[in-house]
Amino acid sequence: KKIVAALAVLAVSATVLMAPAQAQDKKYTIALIPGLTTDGFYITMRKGAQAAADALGVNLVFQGAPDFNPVTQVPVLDAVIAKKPDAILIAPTDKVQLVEPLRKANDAGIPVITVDTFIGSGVYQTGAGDADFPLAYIASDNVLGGEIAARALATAIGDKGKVYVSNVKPGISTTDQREEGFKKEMAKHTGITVLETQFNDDDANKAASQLQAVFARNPDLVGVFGANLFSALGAANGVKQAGQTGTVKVVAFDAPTSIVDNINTGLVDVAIAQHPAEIGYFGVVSAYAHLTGQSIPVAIGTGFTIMDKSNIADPKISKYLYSE
Ligand code: T6T
Repeated sequence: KKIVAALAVLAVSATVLMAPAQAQDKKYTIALIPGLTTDGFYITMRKGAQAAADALGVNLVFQGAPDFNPVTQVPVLDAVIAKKPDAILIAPTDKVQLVEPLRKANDAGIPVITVDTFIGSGVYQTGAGDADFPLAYIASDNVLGGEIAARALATAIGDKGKVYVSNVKPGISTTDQREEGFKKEMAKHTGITVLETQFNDDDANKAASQLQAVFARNPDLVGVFGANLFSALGAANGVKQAGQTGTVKVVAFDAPTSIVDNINTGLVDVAIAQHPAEIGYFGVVSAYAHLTGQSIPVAIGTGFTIMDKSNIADPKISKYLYSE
């Protein structure tokens, strides 16, 4: 009898011991919703996210809209919520317009982590405001990025003359903060005048025509800061089309592979590469940690690599160019 009882106890303990192991064996599905799908920045972020998903045995779903716009992103988010993933990683395309749509995910019990961009103030889990519910924010320090851009442009133009910011549209946390950092730093450079920002709706062709229009109004224009990939590519093309390569200096945020030629020909002075793969990797790791009962940091800051003619051929630098 005693042996039977002992065996029963063993069986019970074995079941209890097995339970957590089975929970860990659950295959989690994590959705990554980018700002838009056709952007090397998010394509590279997806690669980093996939690397972490493979390492952790997670199923990664990448679903997004073809343009950077809340009007097209919200239906994608709704469709993802309906499929009930275990967690959502998202780059919200507007600080305000994505708050209510994301609350639906949170109310449905789906943990939300924002990557690259944020909602509200970007300071989460404080109990303040109505947009603090995401668990974490994983991104570059975009104010710092704008300051770095301003310093690079100031050096390129000999600390004097007229410049402007080519930007996407107001309301995007990242590009708003880059402009803020840029202007904050430029305020210290008394010889530099920052002209009115030109908003291009993430359309490189529009950014190129705007460059030419600003140059037509200000023939003494000496520099432009392209605050994201399409703004920078467009502004650089505008400088080229205006025949001002090397005269109107370009500092670019982001690093698509085409930036290499632009740096080597002298069209772009400096490119500030973000580390989107790092953002994707730590996004998945954070979601997985949360899902498996670990606490996670409320904010993770990822790095930059500054590229120019002197270092772009170095593989330690060029490995940060974005994937196509
Ligand atoms: O600069 C990145 C990203 O950080 C920003 O939020 C939106 O634009 C990019 O995707 C580049 O196109």
